[in-house]
Amino acid sequence: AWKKYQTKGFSTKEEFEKDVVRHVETTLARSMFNCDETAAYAAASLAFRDRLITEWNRTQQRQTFTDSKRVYYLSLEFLMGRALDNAMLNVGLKNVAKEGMSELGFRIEDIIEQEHDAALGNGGLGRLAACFLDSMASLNYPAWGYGLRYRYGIFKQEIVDGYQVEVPDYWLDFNPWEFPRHDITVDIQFYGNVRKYQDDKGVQTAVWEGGEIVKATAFDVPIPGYSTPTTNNLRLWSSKAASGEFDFQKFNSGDYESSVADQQRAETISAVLYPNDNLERGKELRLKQQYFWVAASLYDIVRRFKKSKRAWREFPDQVAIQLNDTHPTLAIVELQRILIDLEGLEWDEAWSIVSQTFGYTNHTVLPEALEKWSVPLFQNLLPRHLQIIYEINLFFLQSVERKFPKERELLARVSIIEESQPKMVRMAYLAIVGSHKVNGVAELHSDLIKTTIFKDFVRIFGPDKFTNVTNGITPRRWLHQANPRLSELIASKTGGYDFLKDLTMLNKLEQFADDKEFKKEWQEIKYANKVRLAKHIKATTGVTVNPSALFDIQVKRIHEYKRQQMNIFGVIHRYLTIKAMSPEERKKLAPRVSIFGGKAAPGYWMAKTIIHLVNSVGAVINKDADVGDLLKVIFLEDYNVSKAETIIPASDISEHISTAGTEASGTSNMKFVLNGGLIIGTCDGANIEITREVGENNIFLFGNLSEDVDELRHAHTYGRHELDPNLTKVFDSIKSGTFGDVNSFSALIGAIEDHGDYYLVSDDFLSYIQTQDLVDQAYKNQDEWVSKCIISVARMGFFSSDRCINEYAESIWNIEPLTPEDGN
Ligand code: 26Q
Repeated sequence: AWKKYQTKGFSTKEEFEKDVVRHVETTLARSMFNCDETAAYAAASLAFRDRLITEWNRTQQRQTFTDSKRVYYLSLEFLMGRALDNAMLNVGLKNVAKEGMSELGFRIEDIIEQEHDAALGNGGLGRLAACFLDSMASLNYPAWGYGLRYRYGIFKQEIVDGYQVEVPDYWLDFNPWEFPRHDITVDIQFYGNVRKYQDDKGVQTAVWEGGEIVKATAFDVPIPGYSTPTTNNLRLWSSKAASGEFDFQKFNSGDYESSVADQQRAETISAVLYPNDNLERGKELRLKQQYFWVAASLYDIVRRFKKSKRAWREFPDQVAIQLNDTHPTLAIVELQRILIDLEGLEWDEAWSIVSQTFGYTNHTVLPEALEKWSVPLFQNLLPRHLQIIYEINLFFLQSVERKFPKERELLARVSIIEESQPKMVRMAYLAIVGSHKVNGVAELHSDLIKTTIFKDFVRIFGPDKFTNVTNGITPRRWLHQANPRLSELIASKTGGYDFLKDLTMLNKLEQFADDKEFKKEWQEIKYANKVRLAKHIKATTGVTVNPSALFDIQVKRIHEYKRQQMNIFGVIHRYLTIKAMSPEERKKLAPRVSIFGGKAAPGYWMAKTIIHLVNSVGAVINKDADVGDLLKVIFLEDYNVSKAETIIPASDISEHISTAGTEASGTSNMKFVLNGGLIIGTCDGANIEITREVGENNIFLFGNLSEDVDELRHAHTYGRHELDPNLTKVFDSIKSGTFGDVNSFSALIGAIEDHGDYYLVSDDFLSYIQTQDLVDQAYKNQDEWVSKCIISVARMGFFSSDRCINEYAESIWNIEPLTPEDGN
């Protein structure tokens, strides 16, 4: 219906071709005779970009004219991946483009491959933000994303001699998807001092002065919804020096070298994404990034609000701001500062506006990931903000004392300032105090935060402030785009592509779980996806894998809590078992390909050791003639969003095996099941809800439960710690040098043997390998296996990020969708 509002842009292949040729010849200033794939990608992207701009402008006008409430999603990470394929599918013109490109002599797949991933994120948190943008646009919510325009995204991973090597990811050489807004700039202040004075009426005012100024420039990225009239905006800020401003006064005029150095220092702020996932390191530049981005975004939001000429108390009726973890928590302090120091509001009125505006999403319970900043560092970089934090804390602690008069330890426990040496600002506590809702990202995780790290705050604010919104994924990218043949098959049985907008419609598939013809097509698609991955494996590693083997995949950031070490120990156990078998026994085995992928944070030595072990084990097993096709071990280099789109549809079983209680949700678990793979996993994060939806018979669960973890850890430290004998054999084989230099892996073994096995690898090992045996058994019965896969997909509707965004909109943001029918 909304199509009737569309006026501009191509809709036939002829019109598309004309646009492409025009862009090649004029925008790119090349001739069609030497148009290579790079130029064809550029021109096709520009053609689609033109189409997006019209809808984008119209969406923004609509949102402004109707003066509707907007949500602003603040995230330091947006792991967008490629944009062209997504734009083609969302505007519904991929087939037009495919035919057009073909007439111009190109295969659309090759053109899509030309695009460099926009990899402005580490892992789950960043990709979640990208899925949310897709859902918000696809559901017509008035929503903006705000982030940083890093010059370098997450590093490119190369594997050299089995070790990870990091290569910078310079991705901005040619990026048709961003629009520089040189007219939209904000001056951002750092350092300096606060001067307090009283005016004639005795009112205290604080002035933050001196220090240095850095300029923020906006770059806008259009976010098209799937088959909607909405194209939302992602605004990314880029830093540069504020030339000619007072920051140059401290240099002698004409001191060219130091002004260049100054320029570079300013540009450093948005230069590089910090490559740590779930680890906090307290670096000043990171805090600078946070304030730079938060201050620019709030200036923008406040400016937009002020144009409406409404009273300040209406701010929370017009604006919802969601904090993607604690990284943007300074936004709370910055808005309070704007309201009291610049707009002259009373503290209480300002604070009521602030705390009604923000919502905070927690993504971790790992203590090493909880953000803390040293007070001296804060004092130096953001002196006025530190004062405001102290005031917020004072008023908060006073209210706690009134409510719980005799509990002195409680005050120390919940104070936003940790009384350590040096003192630290606890960002999660600040985020809780300054928000009206706090949510976890899966049921277990939301329960855990209420009973562990934020327990005291539940007593103070009451349970209603804390809620759960289970994560989701966008079916457009993670089914339709990644697995077009499966999407087509589903469409043929559910009555078209409506399931991409209402994923619960997948339940119509359940009636085909025993349909012979359907199952055959289903299997063929899976096989074709595996052939495609096998080709990629051959091309990138040189190893030949059999597409009929069971593909067992674990792809995610490398982290001890995610337990890739347990997976590779399990692989070694399998290898030792095969070696001990007779040829007859070997014939009964199901062939398996164990596939790993993922980046280690550059400073995370243990994670890098895990990568090294996987590669060393692969090098031995893959050339062992006794083993042959029965077992292959692959490490896929440089796992990223676009590689995920080929890897995930090719899995038979995928591993989600974190120590219970450590993985907040996980989202790749959802992607794998949605693509017709089963999973082996622990009772952790969203695995639990996946089990609830698909049924216990369709998932391989194993291991200790989260409520047992504390006790087991305690027993390791204070009791005898006897290792699982299967694991001991694995360690013996590593120690005997089977996989190369023994010393290389001693830390990995030592963590389990000598240092308390914090992640309970040994405790879960038997249960893990037994469950893997069950997987082998189940896979042998292909008929039943395929039925399990179909039933699982049919029951995955809940995990759409559309469901998730609707929950946020209703219970946290209080916003409504907006379409042309609602206004203009
Ligand atoms: C913090 C301070 C300084 C530098 C870096 C960081 C930092 C960066 C990234 C801390 C954490 C992250 C990323 C966390 C993350 O990806 N968490 C994952 O979020 C997913 C979406 O909710 C969940 O599914 C995963 O379970 C969770 O691990």
